Amino acid sequence: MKKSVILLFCISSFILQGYSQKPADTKATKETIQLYNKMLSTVEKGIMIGHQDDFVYGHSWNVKGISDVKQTVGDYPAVYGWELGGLELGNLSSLDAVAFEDIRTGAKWVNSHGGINTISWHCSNPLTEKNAWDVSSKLVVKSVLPGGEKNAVFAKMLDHLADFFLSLKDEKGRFVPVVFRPWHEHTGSWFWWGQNLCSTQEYISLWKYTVNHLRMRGVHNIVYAYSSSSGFNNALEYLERYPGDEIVDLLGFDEYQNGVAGKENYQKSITKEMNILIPVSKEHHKIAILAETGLESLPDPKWWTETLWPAIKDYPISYVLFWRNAYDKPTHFYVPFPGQLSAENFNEFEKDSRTLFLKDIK
Ligand code: BMA
Repeated sequence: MKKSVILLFCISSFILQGYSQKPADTKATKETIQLYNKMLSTVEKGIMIGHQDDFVYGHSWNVKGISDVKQTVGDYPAVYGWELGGLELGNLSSLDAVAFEDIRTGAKWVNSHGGINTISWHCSNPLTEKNAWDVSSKLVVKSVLPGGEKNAVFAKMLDHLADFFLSLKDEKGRFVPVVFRPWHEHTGSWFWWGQNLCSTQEYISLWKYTVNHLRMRGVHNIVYAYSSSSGFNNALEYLERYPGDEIVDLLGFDEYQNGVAGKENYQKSITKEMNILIPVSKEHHKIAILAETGLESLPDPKWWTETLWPAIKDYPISYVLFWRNAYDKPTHFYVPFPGQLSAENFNEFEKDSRTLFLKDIK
């Protein structure tokens, strides 16, 4: 009797918590709310596994339709990362040479197969006209905000983005909902929007201006993700430049392992940061994620079950995204391909009932 009362309490508080949590955008489309609820509810089953640019290219191949994940474990990832860098300039392909048309088609395929799309944006520098990594000026963020000399240029960039989001429609004409993760790794200083490149107020204004512009253009098919770099020590540091609950839906961070020797640091750092992230996300009623991670070249044959999984498995995060497998840089890959040193172990990882691939979330 007692046990069943407790169980009932747990289930109902989960349901209540679940249903009281909604996307920040009060005009979010029905499909966006469904995507949000899916990301919330799958936490009970396990952690969704994601891969950047999964089926548009991979390790040593560059034809559409293959997937290193599928080739290795027989199933596709549950989550797909896409990159929009270059779209703001009116280019036809991303900075990683993927045609935006293929990203559009890919995102629709993912959506119709029950997967989740998450979009990053290495936006080029509007002031210097160089790339996102150009940190030669501390005036870039200021220059794109209202009153700044590049405000009109930046507004046009956002229009390109709005056009893209509004062009994501399924076969019934409904907007395809996506996660959008702009202005990421901002606690580091390697992008023009980074910690030492702008003030807290400027960074927050950059977020607000971006989201308001997209909403003004009628974009309501987005769930927004805030992801800092690794290395924060407490909630205050993590939230120092948080743009606010009325904007953000997902909270996460990006964290990479540095070579085989970096195992201990990686695990310790993930533990420390998850112990900060999870209470913060509960307090703010947001969904926690590991926004980007990986060990480049996977030189550790048991990395999946002995490093990554023990570090994250006990935390209620919705998904983890592994970075891209470049076709033109043989050592730049983050998931195995058949024959790769950690491929067998990746299969073992996939068999764990709590690692969720595409078939697991249908
Ligand atoms: C980096 C690398 C680059 C890539 C960029 C944007 O981490 O993978 O090769 O251009 O992300 O996707």
